[in-house]
Amino acid sequence: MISGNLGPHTLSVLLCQGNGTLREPLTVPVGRFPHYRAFGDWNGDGHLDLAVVAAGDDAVDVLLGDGTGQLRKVTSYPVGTNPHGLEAGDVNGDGHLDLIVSNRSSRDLHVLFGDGTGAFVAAPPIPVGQDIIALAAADLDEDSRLDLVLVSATSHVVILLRGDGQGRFAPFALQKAGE
Ligand SMILES: [Ca+2]
Ligand SMILES: [Ca+2]
Ligand SMILES: [Ca+2]
Repeated sequence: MISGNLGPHTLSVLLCQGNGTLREPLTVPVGRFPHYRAFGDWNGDGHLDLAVVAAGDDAVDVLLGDGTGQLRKVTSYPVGTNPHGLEAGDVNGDGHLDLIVSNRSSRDLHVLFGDGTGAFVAAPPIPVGQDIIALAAADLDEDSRLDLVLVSATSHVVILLRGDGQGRFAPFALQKAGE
């Protein structure tokens, strides 16, 4: 169980013990206003790792887990302004998990390509032109390449972006959502 504490800028990890009770929480410092989270094994060691949007720093913090519930923050990657969504998935098909961040104020996406060691390489931002408040990744057209679903806050549209399997995305549908 992982919770983001907005005040002290830490994450708390609550571990379930064998008898169903919770151990004392472990805390790890992260950037300001930790918000959206994504899980995956970034470095392929079999232990679950974490990425968290530090909304107050316009950054994504990457933490590596050691399998006992301990998390170690290794890097902070700058993204766009007011990041408001985070997903993990392999968008370029190299077998390593990548991170996709949607930025509400700069109206764009950032893709961070994982190299399988826990490090990520940022691609140039992808302009979206909408203030995105929600992001999901799924293969919508069943071509085995991850696509994206974005939700805009003020224009009430759902934007579907088709992934090309190389980490690039192009719009292929815009749907008016309920207001
Ligand atoms: Ca790991
Ligand atoms: Ca990848
Ligand atoms: Ca697809």
